[in-house]
Amino acid sequence: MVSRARTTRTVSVSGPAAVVIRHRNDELVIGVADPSRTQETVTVEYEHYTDGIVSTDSAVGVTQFQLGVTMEVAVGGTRGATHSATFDAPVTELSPRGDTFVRDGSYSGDNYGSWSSLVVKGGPTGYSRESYLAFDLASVAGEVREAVLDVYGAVTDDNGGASVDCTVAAVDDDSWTEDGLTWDTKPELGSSLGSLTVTRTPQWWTVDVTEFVQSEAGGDSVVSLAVQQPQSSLYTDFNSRDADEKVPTLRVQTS
Ligand SMILES: [Ca+2]
Repeated sequence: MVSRARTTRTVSVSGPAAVVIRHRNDELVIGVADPSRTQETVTVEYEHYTDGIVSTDSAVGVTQFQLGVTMEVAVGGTRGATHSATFDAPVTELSPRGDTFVRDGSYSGDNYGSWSSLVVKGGPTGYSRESYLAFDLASVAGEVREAVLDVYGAVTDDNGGASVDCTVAAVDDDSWTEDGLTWDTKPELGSSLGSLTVTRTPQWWTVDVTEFVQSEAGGDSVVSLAVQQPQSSLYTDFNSRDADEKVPTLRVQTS
């Protein structure tokens, strides 16, 4: 169902080659071609856990698939053709059980849970917005190998500015609700899990939250996250779960 380019993981290739990586349903497909037609063998390493090998083209030898993938592809004499291998990579995609943003200053008692946007903005009192998302892990079976948050959006600030860093923080308190949360009642933020450098081009933004999701999977099974701009200030608009499409997703890979 979902086929989305992934750029958060490290890919290394022994020589010039075209490498295409796709995650589709519960499978990971890696395709390799040597358009230069100058090499005999290309070795590809992809820092990604897989559960097993589904299939490989005859030119592909897989030497490792756990914890990361290593494959050797005999590209020599194949006229630049693409050779691929498919791996088992079970993924559960979760939509938020709730998400909203909050605003400070004279708006600090207001709730924006029904909005189709999750707004994030730093800045002086009255202009700051933070977004909160909660995901329920109850439907996730197996051991969590990797978890990434995907949010769709862009910087839409009227005052210009090309890009801004948004920080994703862990939130331990899951008692907040989408239609109740305000700036006045927002939970305390935990450690920073990563950041997104968001530009004006609407697209998916991905941040790895594996460690926190693993700890919550072994704990209360609810993952609350906050997105804020602690150092910057550009109005940034992500789709919320109330948007018509491209809603926030927590992608959890299990084994
Ligand atoms: Ca929790």
